[in-house]
Parts: sequence; C-alpha cells; structure tokens
Amino acid sequence: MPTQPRPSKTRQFKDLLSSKEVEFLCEAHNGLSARIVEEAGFKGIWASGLTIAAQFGVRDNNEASWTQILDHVEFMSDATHVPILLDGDTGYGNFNNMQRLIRKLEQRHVAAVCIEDKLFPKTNSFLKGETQPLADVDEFCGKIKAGKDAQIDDDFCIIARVEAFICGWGLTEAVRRADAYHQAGADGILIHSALAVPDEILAFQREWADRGPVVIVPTKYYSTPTDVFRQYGFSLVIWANHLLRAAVTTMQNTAKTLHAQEHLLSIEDKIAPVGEIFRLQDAAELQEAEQRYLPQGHDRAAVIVLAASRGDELGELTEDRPKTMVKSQGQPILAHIVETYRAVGINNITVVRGYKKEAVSLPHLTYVDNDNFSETGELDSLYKALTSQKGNVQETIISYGDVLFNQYIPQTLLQDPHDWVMFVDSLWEGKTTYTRLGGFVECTAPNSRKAFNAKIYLKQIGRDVPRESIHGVWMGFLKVSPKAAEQLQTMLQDMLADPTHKKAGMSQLFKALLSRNVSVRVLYTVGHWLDINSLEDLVQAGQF
Ligand code: SPV
Ligand code: MG
Repeated sequence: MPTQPRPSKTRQFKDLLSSKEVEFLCEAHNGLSARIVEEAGFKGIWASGLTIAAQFGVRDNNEASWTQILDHVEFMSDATHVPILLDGDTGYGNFNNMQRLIRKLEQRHVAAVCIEDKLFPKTNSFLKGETQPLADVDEFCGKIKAGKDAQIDDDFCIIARVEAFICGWGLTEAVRRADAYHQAGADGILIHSALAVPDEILAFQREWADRGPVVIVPTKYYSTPTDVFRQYGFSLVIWANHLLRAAVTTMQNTAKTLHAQEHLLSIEDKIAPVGEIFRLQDAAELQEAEQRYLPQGHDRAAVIVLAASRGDELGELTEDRPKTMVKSQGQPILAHIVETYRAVGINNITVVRGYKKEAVSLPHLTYVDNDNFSETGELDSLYKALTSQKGNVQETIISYGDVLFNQYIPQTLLQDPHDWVMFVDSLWEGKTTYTRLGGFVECTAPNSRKAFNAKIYLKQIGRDVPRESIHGVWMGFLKVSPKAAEQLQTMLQDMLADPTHKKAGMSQLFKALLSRNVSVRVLYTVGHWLDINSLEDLVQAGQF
C-alpha cells in the first residue's frame, strides 16, 4: 500500500501543540542528534539555544550570530522529517529582526520558533536568573505581532516564553504577560521555572485555566512524575538538554580513557561502530543514487586471483616469496595485476595465498588463505575464494597471480553478457610455455575476421587436443556471471568431494563444464597478455 504523504512540518507541529494528550519534544543540537531524536520516536525536536551554543563551544549569550544558528538549524531540518521548534532566544533583535527570522525559518522548513521576553543579548535562565531584566510587555507583543504578520504559512507557530518566574516577578506578572502575548497572537505560552519543584508552573496552569496551549521545560523539577503534567493538561513537555549532556559524559570518559591507556581496546565495544555512523548519515542512499546517476564502472564486479603456489620456475627468486610477489620494474607482479584491474574500475579483488603467505601483503586487497596449498590444486583455492565472497557480486573474473595483461582483457570480459566467458590467444604456435596452463583449446570456429562477430564456444581443452584441432591457448581468464558463480560453487563442491580432484586445476573445471553441456563463450585475442613462467618472461614483463 502506498504510504500517506506526511503533513507539512508546520502542520505536524500545530497538531502536537493542540493535541489533547501531553506531547514530548527532545533536544537536539545538530543534524546527527536531530536524526537520533527522530529515530527514537519523538514527534518533534527542540533546537535548544543552550546546547547549540555549547556544541559550538560558546556561551548561551548570543555569542553565535543568528545567521550561524540559522545555518545550523538548516542541517537539523534537512536531516529530519519531524517538526523543529527553534529556541529563538529573544528573536535576535527587535520586531524587524523577528520578521526576517520568521521568513528565513520558513524557507528552511523549521516549523516553529520560541521567543523569550528578555533583552538581547540574553543570558541562560539558570544563570543569575533573578538579576535578569524582562522585556517591556508592549515591545514584546509588537515582536509577536510582527512575527505572525511575517509568516507565509498559516500553520507556522510562535511560542511566547514567559520568564517572569525566572526573574523573580511571581505569578501575577507571569499570567499578565502570558495573557498579553496570547492576545498578541502567540500560538502557545512556554512558562519557565528554575525551581526544583513544579510549584510555579502548576500555580500558573491553575490560574491560566486553559486559555491556550502551555509548554514546559522540566529541567530543574525533573523529579516531578510526568502524570502530574498530564493531569494539569500541559500541551508540550521539552526534554531540553539531555542528549548533549549524555554525549558530554561519554566523550569525557572516552577521551580520558584514550589518553591514559594509549590504545583502543577498552573503548571499542562501548561506542557506536563506524558502520552505525554511516547508517545515520544514510550512506546507503548515496550508494543507490550512484548506481542511478554515475556512469557505471565495474563497482560490483569482483576478481579472484589464484596465487597460492610457489612458482618453482623462478628458482631462488621464490625462496622467500611466491612468484606473484617477485618484482618486475620495481614492484611485485601482483601490484601490476591489481593496478590494471583498478584502472578499469574493479576494486573488489580477492587473492588466494598459500606458499609464503606472509609475503603477500599488498594493501586494500581481500586475502583468502589456502594453507594446504602443497596438497591441493587451483580448484580448491578457487572454491575457498568463492565461498568467502560477501555482498552482491555482479560478475567475477578468475585469473592468475603470474599473468600480466592489458586493460582490454577485463573490460571485454565484463562487457560480454554470457554466463561463462574465457579468453583464448589464437597466436599460440611456437610458444611452448603456454602449455603450462594445460590450456590448448579447440573452439567451435577458429579465429578469423568473421570470428569477431560470431559467437564462438569452447569445444575441448587440455594438453591432449590434437595439434590440427588447436585454435589457441587459454590465457588464464574466466568470467562468470552471478548465476554461473552459484553453479560453479556447487560444481566445485561436488568435484572436490572426490579425492581424485584434490589437485585439480582449471582445465579439469572446463572439462567438467563441457561434460555438463555448459556453453563457455570464447573471446579471441592475439597477445595483450604475458604469462610469467621463466626468468626470460620476467625480463619481458619489464617491457609489457
Ligand atoms: C534552552 O534549551 O536553550 C532553553 C531552555 O532555553 S533553558 O536552558 O532551560 O533556558
Ligand atoms: Mg535557550
């Protein structure tokens, strides 16, 4: 069922204010905390002047300018769907400043503002309360009227905050002011008190007799049961600063621990994982949008590089490292391979290590270890890599840790829509080392000009293909679609259950595919790759 569109934020706030039930707003001081408040289930947010000032590291005395507050509350508004009541202090000036503030808040979808009847620059109500001067009632009423005249959206709300109790003026003055503000057009009255008991606000409420909605901030009279607020018919209760205070305690403890211990062990489990931060930032939405709007690289393609064996052919060079880590042109063969894959946008690269695995340690790769490399073969390594894959893989290229190649090879493999695609070099004659792969192949047609457009498939593969039937040599690249990858995993599981396949290599896999009548698409090329099989190849690799 399609979900109902939400009412506007201003409408949501007005409904909260006029609701027969007591409703709750929770403080937030930035986009992240605003999102946390919304996720916790609050139907509205108090953008507190105190905590926004505090998170800036300044005092609650209008030290941050009104435009800085505006920019800040814009982040909070963008991050959430529930209405925000901004603590607008005294309105940051006179009636004129108030009008501009209202227009700017409406533009940012802030639902409501609360202004207090003190003088600019204000001081927090819990500091030197009784010595603070109150605003002139008429001047303050003019500000409320100006604000109401400035709003474009009828549902935008202005809450007038009465500071008479805070400044020591008593109940009569509190009610006189509340009534004047109500007459001037305020949508609700916030009655504030710094006592540890609710006596002042309850006395006000009795006297006020429901002339309009009343909002309270029980920071100091926090032990009062919420049912008392219900009985007295308050409209909104604001938990005004508790998220910032909670964060401060945790930050202080964490910083102290880190400083004392100089390691992360004792805090890691107590704090939100980085993944939770990404979730709160909605990183997933961006990833999804990238799929839609960015030219598609091969973000969801993966590569498995089989590199578990030593590569004895290079003699001493592989005494302390496998062949894939032998250097050519100043960097390991594997680094050249990884560079080529990355150049075509493939970053999900898994390397199967075995022989001298500690020496295979290039950064930002996924490693799978085949510790039993000397007793097993390529298919065992491949199975280990496939079963370790995480997430939604689109296409997987299987290749070797000692074969260099041109970008054209992976690019072409990924563009081909077939489930199983292999590359075959048709210029094979005289290149005896290619036999190492055991990969002489016969295809449904030889390479030719016509072959470029024709769909050609694998017919047979192995050392035993009769010479006259050979069309080329398998170069060590196989692409499998997600569907084929699943099939491959099941096939490997079956094959490896049979001890005679313990040391099986890729050509046995192709044979098994052929015996199951699976079509393996062949792409022909001439050159564009180099299988490093001897010292001579290594020298050639330098020029590749
Ligand atoms: C705020 O949260 O900034 C308030 C409430 O105005 S109080 O700090 O109690 O004044
Ligand atoms: Mg405030």
